[in-house]
Amino acid sequence: MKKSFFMSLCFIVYIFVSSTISYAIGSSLKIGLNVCINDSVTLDALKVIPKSEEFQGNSGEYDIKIVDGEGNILYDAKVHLNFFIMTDPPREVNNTIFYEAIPFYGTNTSIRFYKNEKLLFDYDLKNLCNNDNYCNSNENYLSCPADCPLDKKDGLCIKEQDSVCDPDCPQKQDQDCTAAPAQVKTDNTTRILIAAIIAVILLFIILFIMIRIKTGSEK
Ligand SMILES: [Ca+2]
Ligand SMILES: [Ca+2]
Repeated sequence: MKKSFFMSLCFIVYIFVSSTISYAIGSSLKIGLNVCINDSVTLDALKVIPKSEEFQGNSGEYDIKIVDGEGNILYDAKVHLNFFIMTDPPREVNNTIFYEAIPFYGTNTSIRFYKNEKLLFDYDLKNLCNNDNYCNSNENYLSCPADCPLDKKDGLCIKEQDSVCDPDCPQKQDQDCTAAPAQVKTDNTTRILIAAIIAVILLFIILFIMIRIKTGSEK
């Protein structure tokens, strides 16, 4: 009885701590590939964006895949491209753009683009973040939080109530930007530290209660 009570309390503490620390924002990858009729493929656009509807193609001679470091395929969608523009009569063009949102599984993965199983393009997503303390090129908070912390401009408005005013948010969209100036801004490290301190205090309270119950029952 006492053991299950203790286990339940520990579980509540665990849930509290994990929900405080992990408030991860779901994300997708917006990719633009310039595909030429002669099978050359170049990167046109690449950005991690907040989770949005992702491309789920199931027919076509092209394939877009995401593979992890061990070569496991995490995502595979068929792509149909046409090299015509709809004039009257339709006119053939040399290149076309594949521009879609696909899943983002982190920077330890690669994007591969195939035509009839022949690899045309391979991009290592480690290149999304170069950790040089500058928020530049394709980096933003979702792809490179070290270079693009929430309080730096990165072209992405994250309006979570996280005590950080995101300078990319239009006026009044991020309530943290209208908070009293005396309010102390906390970064992720501070938040994790606070959660850990609260967890330790809660554990001490639980242990204290357990010892009191044990002492009471022994009397
Ligand atoms: Ca950088
Ligand atoms: Ca931002």
